Amino acid sequence: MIAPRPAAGTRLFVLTGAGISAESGLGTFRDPGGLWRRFDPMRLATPEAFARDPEEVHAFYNLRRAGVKAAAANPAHAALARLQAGLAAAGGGLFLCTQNVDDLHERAGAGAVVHMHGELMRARCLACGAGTPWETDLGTDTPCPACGARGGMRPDVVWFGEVPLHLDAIEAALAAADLFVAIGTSGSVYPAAGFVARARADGIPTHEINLAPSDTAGAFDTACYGPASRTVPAFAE
Ligand code: BJW
Repeated sequence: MIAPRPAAGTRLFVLTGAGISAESGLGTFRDPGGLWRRFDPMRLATPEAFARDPEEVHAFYNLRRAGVKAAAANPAHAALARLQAGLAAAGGGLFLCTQNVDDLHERAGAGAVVHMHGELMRARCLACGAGTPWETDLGTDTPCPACGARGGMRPDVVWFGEVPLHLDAIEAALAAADLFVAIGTSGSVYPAAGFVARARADGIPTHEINLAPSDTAGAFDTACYGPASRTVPAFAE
């Protein structure tokens, strides 16, 4: 398999998942030892779970938020940020769509990061809907800074059964792309897992970068396997 090179002028669509942040010390979900191997997602990552036991859900996300704050971007995040700047300067572009709720792409210097599963460093008010940057713990008595309602704040992330964010912009960028690359995602959560099939149906070349073949590996034209801190800079530079 000959890996594609993102030539000047390429309109590149990149989908990232938890694997790109694994070497920053943030656990993935489904690898051995991953979050959903140790915790039941139906107890922690659904609107029903939050309605049933908001304290437990807040405790889980408060721990995760502290972990993200303590982490640092790795060479894979940095290489994508450089590639994004380089392609933009050369008349192309890199649409960076992440399923990750961490902010490591931004901290590495990437711009316009599309967080389709939301952001851990933001909170949303259940009373008035206002979203706001959030770096500290949330609790059931946390007041909403926008409207003053008590106990209505939730992590601004997308749980199972909720509709992912920015789908119109994602759809448009995917349709306009001339190369689709998925990095560090297991391809097990929809709708993101369906992007590769969509790209292929439109005749767009598809490339997988992962530690090991993902659930959707067979749908990619080309692939490169190894840790993201090595494989992403090799692809990008
Ligand atoms: C490395 C590495 C290294 C490791 N270097 N690589 C069709 C069929 C069946 C069910 C459904 C369906 N369509 C929808 C559903 C329901 C559901 C779903 O997909 N369920 C599946 C489990 C079957 N989907 C939803 O509910 C979604 N909503 C929805 O579909 O709404 C309907 C709708 C859609 C569109 C239009 C209109 C309506 C919402 C999904 C929300 C997912 N939320 C979570 C939690 C976010 C908050 C939080 O962080 O707690 O998002 S779940 C979790 O999974 C998180 C992730 O973003 C997501 C994906 O995980 P990811 O990133 O792929 O991580 P892993 O762990 O799975 O994989 C890591 C990969 O990294 C592995 O491949 C490793 O090899 C690799 N790796 N180290 C490179 N060093």
